[in-house]
Amino acid sequence: MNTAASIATATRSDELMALENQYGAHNYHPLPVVLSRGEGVHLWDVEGKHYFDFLSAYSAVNQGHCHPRIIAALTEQAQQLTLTSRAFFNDRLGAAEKQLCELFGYDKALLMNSGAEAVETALKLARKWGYQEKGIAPNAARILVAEHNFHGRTTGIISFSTDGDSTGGFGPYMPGYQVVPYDDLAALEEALADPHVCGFLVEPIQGEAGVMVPSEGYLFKAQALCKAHNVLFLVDEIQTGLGRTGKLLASCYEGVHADILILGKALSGGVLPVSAVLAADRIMLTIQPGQHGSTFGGNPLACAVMRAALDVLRDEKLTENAFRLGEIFRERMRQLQARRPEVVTLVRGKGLLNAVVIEPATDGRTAWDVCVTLMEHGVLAKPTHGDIIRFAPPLVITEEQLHEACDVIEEVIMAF
Ligand code: IF1
Repeated sequence: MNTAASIATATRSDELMALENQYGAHNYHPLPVVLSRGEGVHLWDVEGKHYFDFLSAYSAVNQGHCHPRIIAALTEQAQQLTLTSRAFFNDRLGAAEKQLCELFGYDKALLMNSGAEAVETALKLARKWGYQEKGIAPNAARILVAEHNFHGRTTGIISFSTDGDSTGGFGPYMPGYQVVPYDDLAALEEALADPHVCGFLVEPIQGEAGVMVPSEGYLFKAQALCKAHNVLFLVDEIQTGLGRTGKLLASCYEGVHADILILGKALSGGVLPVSAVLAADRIMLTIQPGQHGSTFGGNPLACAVMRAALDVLRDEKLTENAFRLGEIFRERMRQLQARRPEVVTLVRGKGLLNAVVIEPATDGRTAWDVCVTLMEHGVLAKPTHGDIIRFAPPLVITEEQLHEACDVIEEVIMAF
């Protein structure tokens, strides 16, 4: 619509969206909302309209937007020392590594920045261990990954993606990976028979695939199979970790303890990139000085922010809150499914990582249209793979706020 009226009412949001469209890469298709302020579960756009955040920057904002304790840690450290590189020691890294190792039960931590960098680090560690400890012939190590995986966007990681959008047009691809069906122990056991396999990389719940929750016992038995075949069990908890699924790690539901644990996103409190790889000495020490690194990895500012982010998670009992409110959310969504089974075909998730599958309407409207209407009614969520809406609010959400947002979701879906 380009009438004089619409031009006359062109908003600051329109101008800012046009600016991004003109000068920014088109590697995303954002919902048409321009956010300018966040606090806890609340977001406001440039016109001052309020929204409940039900994406949490893909689970990187578990502690809520601009958490005062995390921002205080950021601003205090930012006036003291932000970056030295690891050519030298700094007074923040050791304590941060200790906190990570004690909280998750490992000997050593290696801090990186983005999730993809942590995944790449874990893959390199698994290979190094495979050559040095398992005795695999040079350059012959193989790593198993799950179908429908998402572990990041580097050329190495997309080499084992099964998603056309992630991989198309970016070849040639890194060899040394084998895809096995997710949640299929027989297929995993068969693939583990190859003596060149040094690791199995898996998400405890597949986020991007649409919050795919594997069968009860899958992770536990997968870990046992890896152990039986002297293969490292690498668990990517970048999206599912840090309280998101109602446990400290999604792995905790099955008492699984990864050989290599990969963390990211909410490790940062949603403030700046922080990721980490945790492992026992027998694995971590296969990488010696000069064999891996990163300019910003383990910088004092990131360490201060990460420590505050972990303290907030613990002190505000966000994991327990996610567990309790997740049950309430899924119950509300199941009630909605019962009222509109032709629209809501599935509800699944754990804690506050949930997905609702929306059947496209006969007139072609899809989950995207539901999300646009949700946005107009003050709830922000985004669809994945066309028909799945992921609902993942910050873990600081209250029961009252959850019901208020569910009332909106219900109203929008009942009218869909
Ligand atoms: C995008 C979703 C995608 C992740 C897991 C590693 C990474 C991610 C399990 C890499 C990142 C983000 C990336 C972002 C959208 C979002 C995402 F699943 F969370 F929705 F893409 F699948 N492992 N997930 O989920 O971490 O390098 O991004 O810090 O790329 O579109 P990163």
